[in-house]
Amino acid sequence: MNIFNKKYLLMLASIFALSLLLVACGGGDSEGDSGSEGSDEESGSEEESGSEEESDSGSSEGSEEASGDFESDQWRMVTEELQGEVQFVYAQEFAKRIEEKTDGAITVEALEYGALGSETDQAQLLQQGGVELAVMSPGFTGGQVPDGQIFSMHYLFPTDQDQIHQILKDSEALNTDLREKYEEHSISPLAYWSEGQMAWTSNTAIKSPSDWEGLNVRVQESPLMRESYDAYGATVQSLSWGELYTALDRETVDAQENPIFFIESASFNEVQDYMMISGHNNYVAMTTANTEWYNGLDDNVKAVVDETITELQDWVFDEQKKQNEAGLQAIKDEGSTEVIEFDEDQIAEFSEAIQPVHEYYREEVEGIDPELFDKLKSEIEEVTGE
Ligand code: 6CS
Repeated sequence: MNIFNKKYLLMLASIFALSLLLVACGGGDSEGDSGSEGSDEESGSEEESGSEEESDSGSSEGSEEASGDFESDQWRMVTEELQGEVQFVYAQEFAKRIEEKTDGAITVEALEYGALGSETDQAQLLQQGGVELAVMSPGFTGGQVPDGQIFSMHYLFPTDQDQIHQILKDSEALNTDLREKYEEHSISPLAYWSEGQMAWTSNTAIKSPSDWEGLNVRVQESPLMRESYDAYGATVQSLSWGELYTALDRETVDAQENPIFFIESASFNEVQDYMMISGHNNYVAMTTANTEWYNGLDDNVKAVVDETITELQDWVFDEQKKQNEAGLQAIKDEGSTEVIEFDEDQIAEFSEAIQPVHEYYREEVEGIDPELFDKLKSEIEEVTGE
């Protein structure tokens, strides 16, 4: 039995605890408690709305003491991954740097997947101000922020990781236009970054689009994911990743997509015979803050947050690369999963099959901004030179 299954049991217990927490949070009152335990006053959002004079920048109790230029405070950053995985080590590094830069006045607790529920629970908590910060995958809020579905489009971004890194850092369509769309839902994406190229895993070899016919693939919540797999003839099922190992093992789901480090870390390769390095997409994560909390931060605190986030973009690029290389080697060494790497012709065939979905997204998907899509496409073309 892999460690993940033990973690899964813990996660179920945590989801139950989270339901109680969400109820305590006031069921959707985003102006309320923005922070850690015992915080029923001094939220950033109250400060923003002017309902609480001289509120501190954050959320937790006992923030009167100052250390250097910074008021003492405690934040939480929730992630969708377990200890040692990219999102979690990112949160740990963020915490370390914030603590150093504020001479220990501000501490950040990094929380792993399951500590506060599933990915959608976590997104909801951030929106309500129940946590200050979250590493979030856009795939879990595609229903609320339709433009965020741009990240689930196959064969839109290049396969070259350096180019993706540059696009995610510099794109105005993402860092300004898309950020505004998320902020309407109290989510401020402070940075977008890649966790690496995604691969497909399945118990049948997928070498051309028609090989998908009749397969049921696990996806996140984004409705566009359904359209994408539909174009290949597959059906989809939305699940939290915590349920995925069992679903693959019992064959209630046939296939899934994830970055390679995660496939190995969650042991999906144990229950899948093939892994296709397909170039169909990279896995984008967002560092997010509750918008009202972030806007209410003192200028010096906000500057430290922004600086740290910028530094971590290069840091996490190296971290994901290291973890993905190690994950690929481990899957190859383990030997039970055949690795199939697509050549240029296969990529061209899949890319052609998915073009109608790109058009469908631009023309038909309700609530999306076609100009944002066009802008991102031309920014991508500028970087790739194609
Ligand atoms: O497949 C998922 O849902 C999970 N995959 C990754 C790489 N991170 C967290 C996410 O929830």
